[in-house]
Amino acid sequence: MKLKILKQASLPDQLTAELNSLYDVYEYEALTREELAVLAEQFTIMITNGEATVTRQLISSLPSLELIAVFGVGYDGVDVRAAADHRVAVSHTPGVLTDDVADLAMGLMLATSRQIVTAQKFIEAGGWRQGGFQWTRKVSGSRVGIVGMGRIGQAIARRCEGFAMQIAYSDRKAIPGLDYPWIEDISTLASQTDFLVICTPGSAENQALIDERVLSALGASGILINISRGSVVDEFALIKALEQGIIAGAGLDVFSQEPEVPQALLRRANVVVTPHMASATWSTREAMSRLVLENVSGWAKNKTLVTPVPALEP
Ligand code: 8YV
Repeated sequence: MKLKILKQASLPDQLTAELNSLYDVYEYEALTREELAVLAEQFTIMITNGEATVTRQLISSLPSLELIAVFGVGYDGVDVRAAADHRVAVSHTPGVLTDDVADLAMGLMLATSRQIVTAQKFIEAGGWRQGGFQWTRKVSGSRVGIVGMGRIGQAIARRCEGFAMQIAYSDRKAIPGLDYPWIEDISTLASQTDFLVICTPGSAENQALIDERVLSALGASGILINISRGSVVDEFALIKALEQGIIAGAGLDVFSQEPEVPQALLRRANVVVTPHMASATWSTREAMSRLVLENVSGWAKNKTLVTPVPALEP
């Protein structure tokens, strides 16, 4: 008999098709409460994505659950404490998306400071015939502050080196072997940078980490880039900072209430927005899919995972 899997959030079609060919896959959204109650005991594996929420309530309603496999590196939507309490393992897809996310961060830095989107609109509106486009901010040689120096933060730093940027970072601790200056306090880091790039994971602890104070420190010539999670930035404070010229601009791939993006962040010359697409390239989404399949099949065969999430701190 095929293993029953609960698919709790949307996944790429190709991955869904492969899962369907190997397992008995049930769409959470399509199940009625009664159907879920009947099947609950039979699900040992649940698959979700990086944007979905997996609550303690859901975890405890599935008594046989052993694994939550996340399609994404970020697993802030999963109540990992509840998973640990129920002895449920969690896997994610780190590594394979690092380059894409770092690439998009660079794209947002360039697009925001060089106003590429606004420049295109300028041509489309016929503005060029009346004269050239306004001058913009130089990227090469500027200062970047990276908040969260994990795999993605370090990949961004390497790219910034190619732009001859001065790099500093903030993290809970200085990372051994990294030569960039570590500045513990994020406001201090922000006050010394032209670009503040947010790469730290979403979590309760990081909720609104980038607040009014940090944005004020970033200052009127500073640009905020966020490719992490919307929850890490206080979006109200960000809007205020943009409206009042407290910061110079923002490049954002993530938002607090996706897929909703506050109107105040749209149609602004100094803000570039993308729809949480940092890892959404063909090859990376395929690699993420493969990793999910490997984790699921490893677990199904002998309870092993290729990429478990890091163990919880006690
Ligand atoms: C995806 C992500 O958008 O990896 C993450 O943490 O946010 C993204 O790669 C998401 O997981 C796909 O649903």
